[in-house]
Amino acid sequence: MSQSAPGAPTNRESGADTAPFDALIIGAGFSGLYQLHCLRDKLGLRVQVLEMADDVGGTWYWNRYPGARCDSESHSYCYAFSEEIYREWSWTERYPGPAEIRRYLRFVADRLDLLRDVRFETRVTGAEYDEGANLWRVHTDDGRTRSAQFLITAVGCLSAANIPKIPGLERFEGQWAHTGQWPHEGIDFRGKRVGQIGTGSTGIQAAPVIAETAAHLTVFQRTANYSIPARNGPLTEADQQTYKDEFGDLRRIMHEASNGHPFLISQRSARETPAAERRQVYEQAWEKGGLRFRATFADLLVDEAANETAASFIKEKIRQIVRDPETARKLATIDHPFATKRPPVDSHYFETFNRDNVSLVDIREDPIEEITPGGIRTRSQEYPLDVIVFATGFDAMSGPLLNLNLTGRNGLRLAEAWTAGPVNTLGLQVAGFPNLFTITGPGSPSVLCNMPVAIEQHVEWITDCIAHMREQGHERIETTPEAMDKWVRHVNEAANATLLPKANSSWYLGANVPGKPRVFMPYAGGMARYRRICEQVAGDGYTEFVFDA
Ligand code: N01
Repeated sequence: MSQSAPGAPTNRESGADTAPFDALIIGAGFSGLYQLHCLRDKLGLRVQVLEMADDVGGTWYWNRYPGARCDSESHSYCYAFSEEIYREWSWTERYPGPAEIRRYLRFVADRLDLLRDVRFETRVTGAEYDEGANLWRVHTDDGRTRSAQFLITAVGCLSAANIPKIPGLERFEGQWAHTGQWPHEGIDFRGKRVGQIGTGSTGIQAAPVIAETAAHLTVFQRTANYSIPARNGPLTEADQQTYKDEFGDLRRIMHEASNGHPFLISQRSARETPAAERRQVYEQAWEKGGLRFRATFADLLVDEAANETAASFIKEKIRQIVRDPETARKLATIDHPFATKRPPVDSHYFETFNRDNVSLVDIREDPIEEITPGGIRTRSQEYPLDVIVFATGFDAMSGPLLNLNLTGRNGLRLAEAWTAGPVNTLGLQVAGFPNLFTITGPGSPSVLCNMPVAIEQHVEWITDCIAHMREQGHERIETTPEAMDKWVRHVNEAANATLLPKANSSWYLGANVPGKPRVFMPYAGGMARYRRICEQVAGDGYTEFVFDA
């Protein structure tokens, strides 16, 4: 995974890295780059970003699997803090792929001259808070230690790969890869028998592309999933110009919307709309494609009967598309309400099962028992394979933070503080960990929102908070156990007011990782409401936090 991309930046250590920084930032994706810009260029702080990869990109550096594409539309999957920068970049497709997103982030990084303060190929192995010095000591895999007053994690929510411990993997004689750690040189599927485990957003994107060249693709499905056609396509110059001209309105809508997307959620109730009219709405949304399908009615995520109208519409579509009735049955036997797991969008996923070289194995009916040297053996038979693709998702939200080995005040390890699941205030701070900020941490709207919108709000809040501290002469900020209890209660109430906790196997709940505490992690109260709460906390003098305790 450390292979160099052509033209990748090669910033390395310099002597100046040894003096304490004002802030160290971990990660050079959307969050880390914008946080660097805000702290360095707006507040004039001495800042450095530490990034394990050899280039910018974050999640888009690693996720290069076949068919990878963002589900947010490109004109909204970008920074909106600068209209000038927004206007300078033109997206080529309705949904951007990883290579285009990486090019975009490089463009922003160059435009703002960010790379001189990013250290690539530098993985953080641990960090501890030194109370006497009020500094974070941050260790990296090159054996060095840097110090900073503030430590800001910008490590993303979906960056710790979940590779299931299926017995026998180490004996497999073919090639295998996890989609989130995809080899940069790619995998040549031509003439190969491929097994794919996982049918989440990733698997649903990957299968149709793998099937185009593989000799045979066997998809191992544990939980059947809803999916809406993406309807991707090129953007014309006129489209690009329209988005630029509408920048102000788009940004306003993204800020006002509960999900951060540039479209309004209908105020109508699915339950109260006559069936024929409702069907027409769903048909139109199906044709239009993408995450907008979720916005067709206001009550889809709060009312089971309303949700069932969308769920049965999609199941009917699956049965219409998939010709083999038994395969259609397996694909349409879905055990959770629509959108209670993150709903994928696809390009010809269900159609892929009409190909002669694709088959589906329902591993609830016929569980995987082991991986053999030659393939995958389920209870009933062995499937000979040359390649296994793990589209098995991530140890989401808390995983990337726990992997950093953070130790706060009095030797408190984050892993101990979160034994029963992640607790924090606003998703941003953990008691016992002064001057540590976690961008899009558990308890934030993040993954339930269009990510760049969530990220910009977090970064700007953190920047304002640090600016406030500088103005007031504060050296240290820390939340309290009481504030965390209050926030965690509110996060639970917000989730329980929706149907979201009804999906038993959801990564929102940590249920995809064996042994992980079951806690609904993202804040489901909506981005707009979250923004108001954060503004109020700051406006009232950072209630929920204590300075210089
Ligand atoms: O991961 P997932 P993902 N044996 O956890 C199965 C974002 N994303 O990488 O449902 C067998 O959703 C698991 O089964 P089950 C997006 O937010 C964004 O697909 O747990 N199967 C499931 O089918 C998304 O939600 C884009 O029963 C096992 C699959 O693997 C998030 O990333 C594009 C298993 C994992 O699905 C994660 O998506 C792609 C086991 N032991 C992804 N363990 C964008 O466009 C797991 N599975 C931005």
